[in-house]
Amino acid sequence: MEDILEKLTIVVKRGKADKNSPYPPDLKGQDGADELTAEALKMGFTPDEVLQKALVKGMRLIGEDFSAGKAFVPEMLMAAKAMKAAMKHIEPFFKSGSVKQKGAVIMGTVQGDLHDIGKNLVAMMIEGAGWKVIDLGSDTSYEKFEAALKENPDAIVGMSALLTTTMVNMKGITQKIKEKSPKTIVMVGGAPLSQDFCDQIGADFYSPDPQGAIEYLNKLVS
Ligand code: B1M
Repeated sequence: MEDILEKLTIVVKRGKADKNSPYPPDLKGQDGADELTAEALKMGFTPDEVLQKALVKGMRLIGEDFSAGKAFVPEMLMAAKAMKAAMKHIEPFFKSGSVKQKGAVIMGTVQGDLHDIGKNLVAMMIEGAGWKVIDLGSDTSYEKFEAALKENPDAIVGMSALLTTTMVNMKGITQKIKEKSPKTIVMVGGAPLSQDFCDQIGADFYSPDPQGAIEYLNKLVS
């Protein structure tokens, strides 16, 4: 049974999106992340198991190879492509939460940062938990957050960063948001962040994972 999760970890790490994908050449004709995710769900693994035990693990492994100089940006891009092919099967489960919306969350990966997989995951889980999500995508400037806040003045802002070089951009954006609308709640997350960093930049909440973000949001309306 667990075999399929191991296979899925490998195809994500190797960047094999689907059966028709010619990359990587040695896996030509074999099932990719698309087919294996569908199969794992059909076999009864929960979306969370598939996510944590296979997909996120595959991304972690390619990251480790990159750190060790054994993989490069093109390989990381292919892994991201495979992850996206898998996520389309997972997304409906997370988005099928309660219908009545509890409030709005404006989400974006911070300026200069193109990593959007974690942010997308957090966004879809927040949406599934009953919140309206306004997703501004990656490389999000203060101006984009400001424009979205103008349209949704009561919204909470959620910012993500994956690079030590871009997480610092959260400080300026948070400060400007707080100057313009002091009541706006700013929530931050992403692999290189910490509670200390959150405190330093004057954000209201830090969560290392989507669950923590959801718990915090739900407490705000309970
Ligand atoms: Co890049 N990359 N990357 N990359 N990349 C990392 C982040 C890195 C750790 C790899 C490594 O060195 N081991 C490293 C950063 C080092 C550092 O700064 N500390 C790195 C680097 C260096 C770079 C480039 C600079 C490489 C280069 O060009 N030389 C470059 C930067 C480009 C840019 O952004 N300007 C770059 C580029 C890329 C790709 C474009 C090729 C691709 C991204 C594709 C995409 O996202 N569409 C990519 C990838 C795929 C990765 C790794 C391998 C995987 C990231 C990922 O998707 N993780 C990554 C290595 C790694 O993470 N181990 C790496 C899975 C995802 C589910 O986790 O995003 O952490 P994560 O999200 C989590 C939590 O953090 C949390 O919940 C999520 C779900 O559990 N969370 C929140 C996230 N946001 C949150 C917000 C919240 C709450 C929780 O509230 C608001």
